[in-house]
Amino acid sequence: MTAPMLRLYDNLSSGNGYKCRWLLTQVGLPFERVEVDIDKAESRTPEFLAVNPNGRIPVLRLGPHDFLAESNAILRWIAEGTGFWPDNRRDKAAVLQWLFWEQYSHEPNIATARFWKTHRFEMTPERVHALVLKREQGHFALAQMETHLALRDWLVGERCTIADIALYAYTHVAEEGGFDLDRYPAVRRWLDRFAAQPGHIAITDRPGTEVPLAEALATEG
Ligand SMILES: N[C@@H](CCC(=O)N[C@@H](CS)C(=O)NCC(=O)O)C(=O)O
Repeated sequence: MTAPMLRLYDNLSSGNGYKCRWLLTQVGLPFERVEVDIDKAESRTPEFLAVNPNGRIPVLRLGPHDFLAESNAILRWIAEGTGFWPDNRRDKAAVLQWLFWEQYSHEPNIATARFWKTHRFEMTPERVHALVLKREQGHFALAQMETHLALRDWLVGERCTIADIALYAYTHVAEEGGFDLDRYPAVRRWLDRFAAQPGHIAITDRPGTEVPLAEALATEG
């Protein structure tokens, strides 16, 4: 029996979605891509909440009624049996360390600052105050990457792993959120190294076969 076609619920502006489209493309897995307009709350409808009760993209549909959410869990699933997931115990743990760190210390600061700017959020006094803290904590995260990458080419081991993919997604667009990357030359070299890999796709590329949201959700039943 052939496996069902993978389907990625996604949004082009999302770095979390980009992680998944980047790796699916790299490993050559065919997939359908469903654009979800998060600005119009399309991820918050009852139909979408049946796909992901958390109301967020990305979600990878693995089969009928089988949905995997959380970008870094999706990366882990795709990477099984490939060189993007290391084969030794210590490096596996190091990759997980970066993935958890990305979600707790990097993405909430760097991605959110970019999201508020590029999605034209109203800058209420609360957001202005929060942005100051996000800038400070985002720079703290970038400085940790700078120290680490000054001594090595990749975050873990001798090649690109899902740790690099997870961190590349929002670091390479950090300037859209007001972070000056000139302060981090080793991070800049790592970004260039990442983008020079064969088969690299940009965050603006649209890989996969596009399926309209209404059509996709109608088949989820
Ligand atoms: N921890 C989640 C975060 C997912 C997330 O925040 N998704 C955003 C786009 S990047 C979203 O769907 N926002 C729409 C909403 O919250 O309604 C992951 O890594 O996948």
